[in-house]
Parts: sequence; C-alpha cells; structure tokens
Amino acid sequence: MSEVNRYEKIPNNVNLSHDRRLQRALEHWLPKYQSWWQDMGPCGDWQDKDIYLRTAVSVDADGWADFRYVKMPDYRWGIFVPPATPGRTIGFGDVADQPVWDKVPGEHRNILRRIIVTQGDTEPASVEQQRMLGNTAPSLYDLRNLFQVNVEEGRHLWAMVYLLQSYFGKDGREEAEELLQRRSGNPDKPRILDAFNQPCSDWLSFFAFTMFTDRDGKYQLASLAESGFDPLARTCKFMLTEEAHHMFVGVTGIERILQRTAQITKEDPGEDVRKHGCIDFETVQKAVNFWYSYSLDLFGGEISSNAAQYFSTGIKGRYREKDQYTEHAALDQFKSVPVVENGILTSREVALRNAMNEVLRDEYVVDCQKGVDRWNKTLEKEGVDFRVTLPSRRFHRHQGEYSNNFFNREGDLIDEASFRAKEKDWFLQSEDFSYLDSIMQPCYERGKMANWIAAPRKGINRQEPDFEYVKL
Ligand code: BYC
Ligand code: FE
Ligand code: FE
Repeated sequence: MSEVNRYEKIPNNVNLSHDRRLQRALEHWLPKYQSWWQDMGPCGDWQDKDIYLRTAVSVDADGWADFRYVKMPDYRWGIFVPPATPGRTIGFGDVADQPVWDKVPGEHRNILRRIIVTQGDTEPASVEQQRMLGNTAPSLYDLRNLFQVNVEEGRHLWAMVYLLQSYFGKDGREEAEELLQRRSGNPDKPRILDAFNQPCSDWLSFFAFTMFTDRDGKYQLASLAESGFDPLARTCKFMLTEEAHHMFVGVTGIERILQRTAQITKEDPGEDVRKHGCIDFETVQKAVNFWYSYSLDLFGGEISSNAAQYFSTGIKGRYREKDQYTEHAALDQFKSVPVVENGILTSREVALRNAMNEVLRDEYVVDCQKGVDRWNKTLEKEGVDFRVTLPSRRFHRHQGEYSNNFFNREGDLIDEASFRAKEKDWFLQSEDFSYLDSIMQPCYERGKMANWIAAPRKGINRQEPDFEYVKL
C-alpha cells in the first residue's frame, strides 16, 4: 500500500491500476493538467532546463525526498496517501471517539466537497501568481527554490483532485476540471480566496507570500489532518511535510533581504539604501503588512457558524487537536472576540465552536511572530535599530468581523479618510513596485547573488550555496 510505483503513468501508492474507473478519470485529467502547467506554470525557457529538485518517492518519514536533476514537465506528480492507521477514531466534536470514515458520509458530502475544492484551488492559484518570477531570481539557489515550491503546489493540486475524483463521482470530476479553468486575478473566473487573486510579481512579495500565505496552508492542512474523513486527513498530513520548505523559503528570504540592507546601512550610514540598489526596511514592512493581513483573511470569519458546523460534525479540528487538547467537545466554553458595535470597539463572548476560525488564527499569529522575532534577532546582531512588526489582526481585513471598518496598524478603529491618508505609508505603492522591478534583474551566474539580498547560510540537501541548482 505505501510502496510507490514511480514508473506508472501516474506514480501512486493507492493501487491505481486496480481501480480502472479512477485510473481512467485521472488519465483523462492528466493531459489537461499538463497543458495548464505549460500555459500557467513557470514562464520563460525554464521548462526545458534541468533543475535540482526533490521528488516525493515514498510516504515514509525517511524516504520521501529524492533529489536529482529533473525537467519540470517530467516531475513525477502523483498520488501519495500515507496508509490508514487501523482503529483510528475521530478526535473531536459531537462524533468524538467514533470510527473515522473511509467514504464520504452523504450528509457531509457538500461541505467536504467545498472544503476540498477550496483547498485545491489555492494550489494552482499560487503557481499562477508566481509564474513570472523565474525571470528575475536573485540567484540559481533562489530560482531552484521557486520551482521546488511550484512543482509541489502542483502535486498538492493532484492530491485534492485524487480525493475529488475518487470520492465524489461526477461532481468531483467536474470540480477537478474547474480547478484548471479558474485563473488567479481574472475578474471573470477568479480563484476562490482573495489572497490568491493578488499579484505577486516581485521577489519581496514572493518571500512574504511563502512566509505568510503558505503558513496559512500549514494551519489549514493541520486542522484538516484531524478530519473524520480519513482519506482527507491522511492526504493533508503528507502535504504538510512539503509545506515546511515553502515557509523556510519565505522566512529566510526576508531574513536575507534584511541582513543585506543592514550591512549596507552600516557601510553608508544616513544614506538611502535604494542608492545602492537595496530594499529599505520600510519597503519590507509594507510587504509584511499586505501579505500578513490578506493571509489572516484566509482563516474565515471570527464568528462563523460554518466553523462551528465543521467542528461539531468532525470535519475540521483544531490545530493538533488530539495532542494539544484534553477536552474535545468545546461545549459550554466561550471566547472573547473584539467586535465593533454601534461604532465602538468592544468585545463579545462567543460560543467556542463558533470561534474556531479565531482559535486557529491565534495559533497562526504566534507562529508568524516567531518568524518576525527571528528577523529582528538578525537585525539586532547586525547592529541596526529597525524592527519588523506584525500589524494588529484587525488591520486591513477583507473578510470577517473587521472587514466593514477601518483600523490602523495598532488595531484602533479609525475613519476611512484617515485610513486612506496612511495607505501610502502602509502598503507598496506603484513607485515602490517600479523600484523593485528596477533592481530585480536576474542573477544567474553560479555562486553569485543579486546585490539586494545576502547569500544563504547553507545550500539545499547539504550541497554548497554555489551548487549548480539550475543548468542553464
Ligand atoms: N476569500 O464562515 P466564513 C494553501 C468566504 S492556503 C474569499 O467566514 P469559513 C496554500 C467563505 O467561503 C490554505 N472568501 O468562512 C498557500 C464563506 O462563503 P459563503 C487553503 C472567503 O467557511 C500558499 C464566507 O466567506 N485552505 O493551502 O468558516 C500556496 C463566510 O464564511 C474568504 C483552506 O482554506 C477569503 N479569504 O472558512 C498554496 C481550507 N474567507 O459560504 C496553497 C479549506 C472566507 O458565504 N477552506 N470566505 O459562500 C476552509 O476551511 C474554509 O473555506 C475557510 C473559510 C477557512 C477558507
Ligand atoms: Fe500547497
Ligand atoms: Fe505551499
């Protein structure tokens, strides 16, 4: 079962050749996926190049990453589902301690389909958002990391399409097609969640995206890894192993920008670092403000009957529900949620189940802050005064409780005019993007780095930082 047959048309460990219907459905979808990858995947000559990539070859803890040169279209996308744990029970909600489901219970069919489609939609969306970045990477090391993230997001789409096609019949097959038809940022057929329709066309934004938006992925996948629908739980658990690298790319990418800017600031104190072609601290903070707030939106409303239903029915648990909590019903408990009532910020006691999105967001905020602390430690070591901060979680929200009001970075309620007046200080403006575009010239000489970013401390898979990560 856990043995992966890599040499089948669709590498898999789910005995695909014994399920002719599913195999036919996936083989029908495969060329459509490949054509989507050609149209919407990495732009430029990169599809023909040898890239030093890791490929999942097994679902075992030790043997899943195989590093070698691969041309992206030959990447072994496929289906990897860790084996079921016999006797596994649901860990929470009204169905706690009941056996997990191997099939989709009829009464949860629509909700499960919607969650899987929403998850699946983000994966190709992010590839679309990042498709131009290969033309401006600061080094071969970064270029390779970009493509690693891209091919793995492609595989995550496969993971969700497998669930749709094997458990949701005709509707599932239709949804699988539509996942290849929506387009990030296209007003006529946008991607489902807001963050995945925002442009991400410079490397500062890419690092902020992988730091903050991929990190939402970590928390959503972890809460779905608790699901009573066992195939979904197992699939998400495996996806999480790959997600760690995506967040690593983000947290270290911004750290290296800050480090480089700090060095330049010391070499030429008082001078605008843009004169040296570097990225000033304020510009980094603006990218943080934008991607952090859009990523907070991805957790859904602070007060959500959907979230309560997902929890009570055993579909979506809390972060590490089984390890972290001793009480799994979440009844007769309340969470205080700040809300705006009659034009003032006050708070409301919300039944815990209805605040589950906020409970998960709490975990996420703590995790983001750890990354920011790491950046600030680097700044401190470099001896500069600037510190990166996370804005309030009420700031610049487009979903949920705070989306109808305006808040400053500290989270105070302000009027719209005051918000608009500060936007240019809070978010990247067209002149910032022009500046970023002007310095983001590709740097593809082996071992060289663009001037605006420090070299990584280590290479990938114990290779040197100046390894030939992409064969030009
Ligand atoms: N944008 O009760 P509410 C990743 C909608 S990232 C647009 O607040 P709920 C990745 C919502 O659908 C992880 N619409 O929300 C990262 C609902 O619509 P309806 C992705 C939004 O249902 C980087 C309405 O607002 N995975 O993997 O509790 C690269 C009010 O609903 C948004 C998942 O999201 C938004 N941001 O929770 C690659 C997991 N937020 O019903 C990949 C699956 C809410 O009124 N998704 N709405 O039409 C879910 O679990 C839930 O759908 C959400 C929303 C957590 C997103
Ligand atoms: Fe993903
Ligand atoms: Fe990711």
